[in-house]
Amino acid sequence: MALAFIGFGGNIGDTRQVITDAIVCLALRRELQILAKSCFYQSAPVDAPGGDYINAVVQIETELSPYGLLNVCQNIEQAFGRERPYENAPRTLDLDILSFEGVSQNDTELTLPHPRILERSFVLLPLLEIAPDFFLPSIGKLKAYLPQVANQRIEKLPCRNCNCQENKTYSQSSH
Ligand code: PH2
Ligand code: MG
Ligand code: MG
Repeated sequence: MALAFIGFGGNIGDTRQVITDAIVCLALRRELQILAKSCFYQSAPVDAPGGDYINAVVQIETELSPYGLLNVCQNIEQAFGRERPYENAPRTLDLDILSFEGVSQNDTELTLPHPRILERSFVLLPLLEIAPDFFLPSIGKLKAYLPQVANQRIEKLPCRNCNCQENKTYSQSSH
């Protein structure tokens, strides 16, 4: 079993609902379990056009390979109407594998860990919310990189029935 983190984002339509539903789709897959889910964050687009994004991060445990998980993520993006007219175009739903156990690879289709984790508050904040001591061997503690993204506008959204204090079990009714 491998531990992995997946980032969710979108800025077209009711993204909060879309991410909630997409996480349910993920949770229904037999090949993985969701261990923790961050709150939602509203963030200014980084290096991208369009309106504010909603972002969140989940931690999973899976028997899939990195490419197996990528396939699951891309299928969920498709199911929620993802289109790719140009790079970083506004989108209904984006799922990015942020890290996959100790895997380090530089393939064109899948770079692990995700190459831009450290540059993005919309990844660092939700990730550190569910894994405060998250550590990457080549990089060290992610917490140390927060000051470098302090200029990026981001706000944690209030959530109902939130289980963000309780990162062992996942409840579909939260958020
Ligand atoms: N995703 C991008 C580019 N810029 N900005 C925010 N705030 N949130 C995102 O998810 C995001 C972005 C490319 O995937
Ligand atoms: Mg992305
Ligand atoms: Mg992506």
